[in-house]
Amino acid sequence: MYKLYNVKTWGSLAIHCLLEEMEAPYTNIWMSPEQVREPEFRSVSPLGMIPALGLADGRTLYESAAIVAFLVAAHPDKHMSPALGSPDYGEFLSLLVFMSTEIYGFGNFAFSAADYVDDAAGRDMLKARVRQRVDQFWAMLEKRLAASGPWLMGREFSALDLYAFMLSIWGSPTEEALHAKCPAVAKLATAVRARPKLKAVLESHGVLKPGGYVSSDLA
Ligand SMILES: N[C@@H](CCC(=O)N[C@@H](CS)C(=O)NCC(=O)O)C(=O)O
Repeated sequence: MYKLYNVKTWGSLAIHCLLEEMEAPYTNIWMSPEQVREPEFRSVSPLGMIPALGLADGRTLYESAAIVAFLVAAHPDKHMSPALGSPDYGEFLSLLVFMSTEIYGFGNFAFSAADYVDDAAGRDMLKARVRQRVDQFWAMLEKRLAASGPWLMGREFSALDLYAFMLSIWGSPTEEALHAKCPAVAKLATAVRARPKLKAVLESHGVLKPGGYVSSDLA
């Protein structure tokens, strides 16, 4: 039985969706942002970040891409990735790590610009530059989806689509603005929202419809 440390609309959303799609047994632990920021949470997640996934043996995994790569490998019968070790799986990992480091990780600089730049004008510039770059990363995904979608691995739905969906709800300045720029991404988001196994989980995060995510920008 897994333990999912979960905050509504945060980075645990993709893992929550993946556990539901795989029908994997898990205990859901809703947390508030304040609880995540308590020093005690660092004994669960060393960087004090969500997502974190508790394992049956008491260990905890962190880093969203690692958790996705672990879950699809631990439950290959659920077919949430290409066959492990195949060239397609290699491509799956490239896309997963690209999304987690560049769109998510790099995009976090705009979210927490105040940690890096003291003056307001400098912060605005940092946020604008980061968002420009993240837009280029979205354009890469859009191109791929338009050429060989509807899913990131082509005709096969996979955990990557849940991950991309999560990132898309954080679209800047809004999810709708991202959809307007990237119609194939919008199509993917609509198709994820239509998946029967995800209705309840998306409702629980308040994102069954576009626009449910409200940024609590720290910058
Ligand atoms: N590299 C990490 C990034 C995780 C991350 O940035 N999580 C955010 C929420 S989406 C967080 O927990 N922030 C802590 C805070 O805001 O105090 C991953 O991919 O899991």
